[in-house]
Amino acid sequence: MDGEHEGTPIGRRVVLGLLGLGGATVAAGPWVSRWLGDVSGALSAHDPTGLSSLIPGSGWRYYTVTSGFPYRPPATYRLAVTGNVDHELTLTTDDLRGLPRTRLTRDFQCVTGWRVPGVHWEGVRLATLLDRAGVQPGQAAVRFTSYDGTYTESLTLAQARRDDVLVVDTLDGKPIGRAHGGPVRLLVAPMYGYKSCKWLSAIEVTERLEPGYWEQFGYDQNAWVGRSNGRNDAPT
Ligand SMILES: Nc1nc2c(c(=O)[nH]1)N[C@H]1C(S)=C(S)[C@@H](COP(=O)(O)O)O[C@H]1N2
Ligand SMILES: [Mo]
Repeated sequence: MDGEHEGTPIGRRVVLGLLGLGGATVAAGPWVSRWLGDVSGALSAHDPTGLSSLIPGSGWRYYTVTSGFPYRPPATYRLAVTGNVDHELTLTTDDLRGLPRTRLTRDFQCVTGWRVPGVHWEGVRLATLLDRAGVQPGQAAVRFTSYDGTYTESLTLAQARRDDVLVVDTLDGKPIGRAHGGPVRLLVAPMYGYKSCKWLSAIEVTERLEPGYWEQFGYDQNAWVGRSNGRNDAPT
């Protein structure tokens, strides 16, 4: 789709395209853009299910809790590994490509009920990055921040060290595009999608576990697929 191309300012066009309003932008210009900004912001901020029913296709929904889909070109993208570590790291996309790589094929599932079967991911184990940075004694958790400026997530250190928790830059054999949280996002394969922070900018080792964005709205910290998510609005 459009949103996968690099360097194009397509935040709104992605959403317009998905809503079938591509032509309307040309005709109505700024009014539609402003209206759509409000609507898409409201839908995604308060009800991630709102958009999903409007979007056809592969099963994927493209979520953002902000009013747009942020973008960092791979060439200037940086990932910080920081907090209570021996050596802070600042990694480029090339650095990530140069580290030991892992591939994983898993279903991707959102608590709101949609699921994409057999997604192929490739990247670096989070454990590898934590080992390179050197986790200091007495640490319990890892916190993730998005360069969208709003989204956060967290895992216990034990969860973060699992083999199926990756920092990914490749989805189904292609660089991860803007709409999916590229150039680099988190993949917490055994948990519901909200743990997999998009547009990943920092990985911070912390002494205590801090609740992430959706956890402040009642979602479970432990988001194992198939178990309760702490809310009553998810199907089954
Ligand atoms: N930064 C950021 N990361 C995010 C979200 C988001 O809104 N913003 N949504 C989460 C949720 S609820 C899901 S299900 C997945 C969706 O990933 P996708 O948009 O690539 O389909 O991203 C997760 N990571
Ligand atoms: Mo989700």
